[in-house]
Amino acid sequence: MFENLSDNLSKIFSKLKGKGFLSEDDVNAAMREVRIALLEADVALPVVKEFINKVKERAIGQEVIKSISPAQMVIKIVQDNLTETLGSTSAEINLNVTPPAVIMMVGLQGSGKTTSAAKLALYLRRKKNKKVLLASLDIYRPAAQKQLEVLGKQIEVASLPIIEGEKPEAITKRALEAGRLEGFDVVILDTAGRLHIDQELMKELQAVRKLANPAETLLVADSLTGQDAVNIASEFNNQIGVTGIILTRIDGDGRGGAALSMRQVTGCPIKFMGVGEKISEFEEFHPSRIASRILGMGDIIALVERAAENVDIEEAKKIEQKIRKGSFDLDDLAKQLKNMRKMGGIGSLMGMLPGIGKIKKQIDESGLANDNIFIRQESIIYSMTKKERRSPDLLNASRKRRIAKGAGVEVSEVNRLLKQFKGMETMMKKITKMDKKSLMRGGMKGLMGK
Ligand SMILES: Nc1nc2c(ncn2[C@@H]2O[C@H](COP(=O)(O)OP(=O)(O)OP(=O)(O)O)[C@@H](O)[C@H]2O)c(=O)[nH]1
Ligand SMILES: [Mg+2]
Repeated sequence: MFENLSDNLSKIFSKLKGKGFLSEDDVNAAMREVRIALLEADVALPVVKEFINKVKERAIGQEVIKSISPAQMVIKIVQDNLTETLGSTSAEINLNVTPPAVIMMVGLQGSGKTTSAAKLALYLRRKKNKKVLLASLDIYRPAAQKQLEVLGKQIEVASLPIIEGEKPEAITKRALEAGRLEGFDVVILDTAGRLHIDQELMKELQAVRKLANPAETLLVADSLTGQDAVNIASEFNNQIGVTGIILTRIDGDGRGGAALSMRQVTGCPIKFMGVGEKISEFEEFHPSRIASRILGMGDIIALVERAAENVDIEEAKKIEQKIRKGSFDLDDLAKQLKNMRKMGGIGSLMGMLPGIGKIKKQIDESGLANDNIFIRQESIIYSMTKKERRSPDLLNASRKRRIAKGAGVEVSEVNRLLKQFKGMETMMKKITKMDKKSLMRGGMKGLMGK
């Protein structure tokens, strides 16, 4: 997939890699080559222009993070822009309607509609646990309806019984009715293709669309046809409205022009891709994963991201020194609490860990994942005077009452925070001998009070 583009880009970047410093000329020269590589990959010219401009703008004058080279920074910027060009975020299939959700497949002859209808049905059955009905409206090509029925049998998905001589609109009505009566979650309508876009085909599709009111109208486009695929998608979108694109034959596409131009030219997100003839060879389209596959530089991207995180590590070092000197006070604790919230709080951090689903309920009940706790603790600290924050020992009963009132909490909560802080102090005295890693772990636990 996209091998040619991938090769060309990695050649360009390997030239940059040795350099410790990149001048504006270096960046410009590299971008000229990237531009050629994109044009060779058959990416639409306006898309190439915008891409190059954005990368230049971001690369020149960009502050380079310590510990990575400027070249690595440029690669990261190119990767980010590739992702953006491909669509930024992954677009999920929309089934958010009263069932059955209708999905209408449209596209030119031979683009892969029927195969993709079956692939999508299998995906929905396996991954989304949906009960799917397949129905073919292709009454023009001999045996087209039979083709879908056979595929349905292979993947154990129901298909609408074929009635000879029935017109597309009548088939649509029957499919919707069967969908409702037999409790299907999804009805996939496979339509007929033509060699070219013609008014007769568009009229028929418009009529079916009006009748079926689909949750998704998916255009199936052959990525091997490059810019033609993009133009066809625009045309379909203008005439009948497309909610998403399935790009087929990505497995044979060394260039990637269709994939890279599709989103920007048509405004429609690519939702899935066909990566082979087998029914299982079908994947969700994730722009960031595709971008890193194209660049084939996952290691560098990870490095840059880690370096960016290190900025926070420097902050952590300062705190560590304060701890060693025994001057860590409530102000520092408030800073730490804010950092935790900035990182998305404990709840979202935990969400990233595999296998957390099972114990999620316990975590919720324990209140650990509740970011409100951080906010409340912060506001307690900020209700103290500067002097009190530096020397919490000053806090007698009347001061505590004042602080609780200021923060809108009970005095017991103020006490709990102080107890935690005391616990941290004791612990900090112990851990000054330990290594940094256990310091971080101990610090977290200290904040949680246990
Ligand atoms: N390699 C590869 N082949 C594919 C892919 N998707 C579809 N095909 C093949 O493309 C050919 C045409 O696919 P169909 O699904 O029949 O295309 P269609 O759009 O329904 O065609 P019409 O109904 O005639 O308009 C078949 O031989 C498929 O196996 C893909 O992602 N990769
Ligand atoms: Mg077909």
